[in-house]
Amino acid sequence: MRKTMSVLAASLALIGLMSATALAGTMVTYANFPPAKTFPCVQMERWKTEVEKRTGGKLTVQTFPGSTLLGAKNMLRGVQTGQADIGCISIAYYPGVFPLMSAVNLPVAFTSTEAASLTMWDLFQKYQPEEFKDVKVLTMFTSAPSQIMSKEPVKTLADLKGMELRASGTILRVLSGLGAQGVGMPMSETPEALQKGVVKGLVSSFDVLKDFNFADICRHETITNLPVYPFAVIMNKARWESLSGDVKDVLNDLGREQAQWTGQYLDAHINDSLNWSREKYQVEVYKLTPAEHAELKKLGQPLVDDWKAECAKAGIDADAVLKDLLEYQAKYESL
Ligand code: DTR
Repeated sequence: MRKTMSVLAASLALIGLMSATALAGTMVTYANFPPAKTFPCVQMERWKTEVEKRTGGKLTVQTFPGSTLLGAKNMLRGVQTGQADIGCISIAYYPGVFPLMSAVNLPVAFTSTEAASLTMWDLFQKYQPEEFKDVKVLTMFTSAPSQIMSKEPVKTLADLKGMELRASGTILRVLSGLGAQGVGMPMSETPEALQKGVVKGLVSSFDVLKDFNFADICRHETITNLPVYPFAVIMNKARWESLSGDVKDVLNDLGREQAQWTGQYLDAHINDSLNWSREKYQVEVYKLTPAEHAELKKLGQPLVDDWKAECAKAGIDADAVLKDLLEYQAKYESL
């Protein structure tokens, strides 16, 4: 009798659990590598809110900022193997893995993050590149143009000689052309490297002055307008396939809108971050001369050639991709 009772109790508990799950809908995990305050995580929370609202709670999202589920470098593999259902990857942290979409990291002088993010999204939609065939892409966006933030002033390019600066992707090459010592690492490892003095500054967009409080350590900022960094939000393919049609529609409809939202958020946040840094830490901002900008541009050319060679190996028509990229850029930057 007692046994029957406990089987009954267990069955009831199970039924209860199952209906609670049905009511709560499906839950997916979403991993991100930088801290919660930074823009890749701000956009993650916005996406979660929109998805839960638009699916009426059929899909709920549990977010993991700050490398609490997956870090910058195991993000791709972690999503492919299902350690997380969704993850945010920085394409520049995976050299050679995403040849087509790396085009967005070329020195084409984007001035707006919104334009860069929409350009990236359109490029992805047009080419549907093979390099993403193992995952479902939910949205894409970019960082803002990259600038130098350093402990010592970089008033002219000559000041860069021998300076250790954290960067990643194509920017490392530009730095070595300028005689600086580029040190490659993900953003999530940068606070420690700056603290320990392993690097004397970094090259990234100005959002990090406020979001990582780098303005405190790096009181000198130089406008270089180096490339933006492309990001992709990817989902485990099998997990995606398991979602119902109406939920998939909501996520698909959100892809471009989320790219634009993130671009707009970051464009506004860059100004906010710079003003905050000026007020709180009296940071100095330096502008380079037109001749120096021309030199930066010249140093960027071999990157384009290298990228074309990489594309050729992967069977990608780099000229066509670059032509489209420049066309989308011109369209979105003029809006
Ligand atoms: N500049 C890129 C991307 C980037 C810009 N801001 C943040 C904040 C958090 C993570 C990445 C980024 C980079 O340095 O990785």
